[in-house]
Amino acid sequence: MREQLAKIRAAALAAFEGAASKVDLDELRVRYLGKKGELTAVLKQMGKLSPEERPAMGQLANEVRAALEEALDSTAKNLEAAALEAKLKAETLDVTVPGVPVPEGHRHPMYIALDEMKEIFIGMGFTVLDGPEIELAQLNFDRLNAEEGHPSRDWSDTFYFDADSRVMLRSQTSPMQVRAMDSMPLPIRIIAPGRVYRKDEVDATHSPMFHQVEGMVIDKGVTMADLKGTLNTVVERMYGVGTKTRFRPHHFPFTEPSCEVDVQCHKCGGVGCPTCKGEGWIELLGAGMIHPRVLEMAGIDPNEWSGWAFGFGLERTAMRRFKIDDLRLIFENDVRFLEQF
Ligand code: 2NM
Repeated sequence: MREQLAKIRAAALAAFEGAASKVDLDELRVRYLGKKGELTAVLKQMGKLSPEERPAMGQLANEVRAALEEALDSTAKNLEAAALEAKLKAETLDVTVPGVPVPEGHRHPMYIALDEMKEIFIGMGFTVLDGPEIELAQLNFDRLNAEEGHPSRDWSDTFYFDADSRVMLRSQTSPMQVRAMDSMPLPIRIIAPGRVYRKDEVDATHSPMFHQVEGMVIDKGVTMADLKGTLNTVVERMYGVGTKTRFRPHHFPFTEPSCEVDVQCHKCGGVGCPTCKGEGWIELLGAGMIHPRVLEMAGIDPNEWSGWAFGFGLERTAMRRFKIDDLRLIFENDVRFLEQF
């Protein structure tokens, strides 16, 4: 039995040393120290020994067990340390290796133009408003002095949701001006950028959805001179100091008097070329003094208050700013186009 114990001890210690992983080591623990293990099997034979031999053999068996347990523990610790070492080595980060470039996007050219425009107006004390694209015809038309029968209310021009022509996709952002008149304290200085919808076929200058930036000022003693001064300043900030404008009489139902504002052609400087169709001028925006009826419908006394309003087409503004010649490029989202800005 003494020999048997010595053999187990030697074999087990050698086996532990050769273990490559903690899983291997667990198997060996079971094999030597488990309930059906080799050492246990020897201990079960103790009963066959004479009472004189038993204490010495018992002590030896305990020594072997203790030696094996200690060897198991220290081998386990070594394996753990080795595994950690290997893991750290495998996960080493070489900070000198060049990184993988992450392509960075940027704002769409139209939103670059919009953000510039917002900055200009915010700097002049305007507040930027946002509002619903699904509107009541009441706010989009009636409250803007475009009564029943006005051509822009026709089904061939406007996207309605209902047979009674009461709910629609807004055809301008001016319903936001009406909401502002209804809810904000006077005086008011606002701009309302956003999407608008009209039944137009797509071509180089038209799209059934486009963006407008409309704006409005209502205060005491506001005149057409304020309109001209403010819009000229905005145009010079957008297109450069010295950029010339031209104010032409026009008609809108919500303003009286009304005008259209042209900017001198950037290509030919006003002489006339294909870009401006020989005119020397390019149409930029519509504007005018808010019609007294529009103020009255909002409960604002036109004898006490006056105001002016305007509307830009944002795509057109961006096209001039970035020299883009086809509206469709703005919406196609071709990265080869967008990357250029
Ligand atoms: C334009 C041109 C002229 C306009 C008028 C108003 C309101 F609500 F104050 F009456 N909002 N926007 C206006 C005036 C819009 O767009 C070409």
